[in-house]
Amino acid sequence: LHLAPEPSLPLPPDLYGPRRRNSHGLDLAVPAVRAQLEQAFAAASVPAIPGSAPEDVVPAVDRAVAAWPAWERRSAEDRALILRHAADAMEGELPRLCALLVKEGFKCWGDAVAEVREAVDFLRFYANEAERILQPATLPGPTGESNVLRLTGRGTWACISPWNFPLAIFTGQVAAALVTGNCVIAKPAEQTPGIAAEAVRLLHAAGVPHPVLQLLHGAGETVGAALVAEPRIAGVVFTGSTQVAKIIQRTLAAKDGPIVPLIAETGGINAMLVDSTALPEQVVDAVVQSAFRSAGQRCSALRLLVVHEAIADGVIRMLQGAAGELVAGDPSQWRTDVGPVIDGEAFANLQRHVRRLQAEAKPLLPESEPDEATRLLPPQAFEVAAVEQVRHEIFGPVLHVARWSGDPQAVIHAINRIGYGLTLGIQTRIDSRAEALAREARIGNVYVNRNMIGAVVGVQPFGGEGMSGTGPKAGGPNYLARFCAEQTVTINTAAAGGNVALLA
Ligand code: UN1
Repeated sequence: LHLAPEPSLPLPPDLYGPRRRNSHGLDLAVPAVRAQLEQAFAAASVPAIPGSAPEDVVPAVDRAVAAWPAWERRSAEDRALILRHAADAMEGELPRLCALLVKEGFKCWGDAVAEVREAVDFLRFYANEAERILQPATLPGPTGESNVLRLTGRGTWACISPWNFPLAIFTGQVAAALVTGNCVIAKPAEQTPGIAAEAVRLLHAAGVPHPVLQLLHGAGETVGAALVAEPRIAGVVFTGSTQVAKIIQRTLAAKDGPIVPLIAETGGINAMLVDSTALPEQVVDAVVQSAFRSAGQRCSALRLLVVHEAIADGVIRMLQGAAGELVAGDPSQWRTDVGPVIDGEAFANLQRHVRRLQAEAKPLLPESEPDEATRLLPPQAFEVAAVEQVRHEIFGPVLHVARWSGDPQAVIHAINRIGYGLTLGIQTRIDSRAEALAREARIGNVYVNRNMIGAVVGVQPFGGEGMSGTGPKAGGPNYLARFCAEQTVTINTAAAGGNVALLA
């Protein structure tokens, strides 16, 4: 494999402005790389994985509870090393994992490579973070006392992950819980069990004991619900819809016993505000990436473009041209930009939404026949009268466009009032305006003059506000602490004659 070298200098500015640097990515333009991925694709088969039953939950939790004390007592360094081994193994199996992401998850090749990279990044980042935060801290206190704060595991976590990042989000959740000294019972999305099984295989091979990391497969309504309701589950981490996050929250609240933490990363109606000074080429490039890449099946994806009326006609014209060049098709083909949506239900929901928009809004792109058999929905864009008209999250390549004039702060307030708060794009050449608008937005990730997807682990901590989640941000410095219990030990050293050595 030819690994593209990490660039040592920032990319030179070009017509489209700065872009994300794809660190250590495979160079898909290299014929040998393509050949290797194609070979892996031909060899890969999606495993048939039997579903679990709700009755499998209790024995799984029994095993995890029994295994927990020994796992929790191992050092952070020990557990971090296991994550690093798993990262190396995942990197070593990159072509096979990419092939599986294309076959089972319907990802395009570029997205598949980026996703394996992200999973590897999560493993390495959380390994480093665990070593940092799990060191006991001595806190200054009154004379004659010694105070130590330490973080420990909490017990057994339920990790419930979505199909749209079946490797990266799955691995991120599981790695965070494991490295902080917790056992994990993972329930990945029904649509992508094979990829989750591969990740678990690699983690077990790297040294995670089998009872410490267990997998349950099946529907959220049955297996997921039974897992969350299990009395001994010490925490739940969930990525998916706002509605399901609230069902989980209610289930946890209704249980007797401890108050169980929920870490939820949910949906968004993500907007991009474009002012009259913005560079149209840069705007359109960012819109196409953010709204249509991954067939719009990212919670970070752009749903609502709010463009100043002074440049709106030009931006829309350019967008029509750029969207018209996108190729919707078989994700295993190199030229495909937009693959199918995940399943028939998703396709039917999108169809309903598009039909409503066809009746209520102005179509901006030529109508194209959606194909039920292939689940291909070519990019769609509709002009709506106002920000307020977009109320429901849709999960596909469908963009709403609204015009604005007057006070940009008022636009941000309207966006805040939608109630989600995941990602926001701002396009302007007035720096002070970008800062002021970002400051006003109740939004977790704000991207200025660039696309608004593809948060990089460790440098762009990802997660939302309001209906978009509970925080803390994945891939950020505050994430791991939420998987931990905190204990403060205060010892009256004067009373013991100053001879008590505190074992941290
Ligand atoms: C999701 O789509 O469920 O920044 C979240 C991004 C990704 C989004 C993942 N981290 O585009």
